[in-house]
Order: sequence, then C-alpha cells, then structure tokens
Amino acid sequence: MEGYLGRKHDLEGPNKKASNRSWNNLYCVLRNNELTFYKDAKNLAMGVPYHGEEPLGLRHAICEVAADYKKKKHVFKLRLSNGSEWLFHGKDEEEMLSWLQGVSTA
Ligand code: I3P
Repeated sequence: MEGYLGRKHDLEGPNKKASNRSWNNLYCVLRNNELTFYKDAKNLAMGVPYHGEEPLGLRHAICEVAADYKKKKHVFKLRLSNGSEWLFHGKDEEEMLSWLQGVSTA
C-alpha cells in the first residue's frame, strides 16, 4: 500500500530521543516487509527516497494506536526491533487503521 502520512521520529533507539522531531507529510510505501518514504509520488516513480533514507525494516516491529499521544488524533506508533520509534498520522480513523493493519501484518 502507499499514500501520504504525517511522520514524526520520536526515539532513535531505546531511551534516546530523536534529534529531528518535527512532523513531515511524506509519501509512504509499504512493500516486502519494508516501509520507504518519499517526498511525493513523483519521487517514488524516480526511485528517490526522502533525504536518501534507508527503508525501515518491519521484521519484529510492533505497531499500535498511539493512545498516549494527545496532540493529534489518528496517530499510530511503530517500534522497530532496534528500539527506534516513529509516529504516523493519518487524515482520519479509517486511514490510520488501514495503515496500522498493513504495517502490523507486514
Ligand atoms: C518540534 C516540532 C514538533 C514537536 C516537537 C518539537 O520542533 O515542533 O511538532 O512535536 O516537540 O521538538 P522542531 O520542528 O523545531 O524540530 P509535537 O508536535 O508532538 O509537539 P517534542 O520535542 O516535544 O516532541
């Protein structure tokens, strides 16, 4: 699946806050157990990931509704096996839940 989500990097590793903590609206692509980010669909077509980032490997990742994050609605949290954590913001509940399901079953 693919589409736009807001993204915030919360933790870089266990108990280590990410340095860049701002929200970005990114074109997200879920394929082959990996989540890759692009500035937009055009950059996906050109194969140019956002800021040259490596894809996030979802093996052993944990994904759940971010019930403790109160500043926005429709946010889910992704914790990777290396301890890094990311927040994702969908435009509505349905979009958030479909990504949550997709990422959980990746
Ligand atoms: C961050 C930005 C984020 C904010 C974060 C700030 O500043 O305002 O929106 O997260 O707060 O550090 P900057 O863009 O200058 O990097 P929230 O929207 O969740 O508040 P935080 O450090 O408390 O996570």
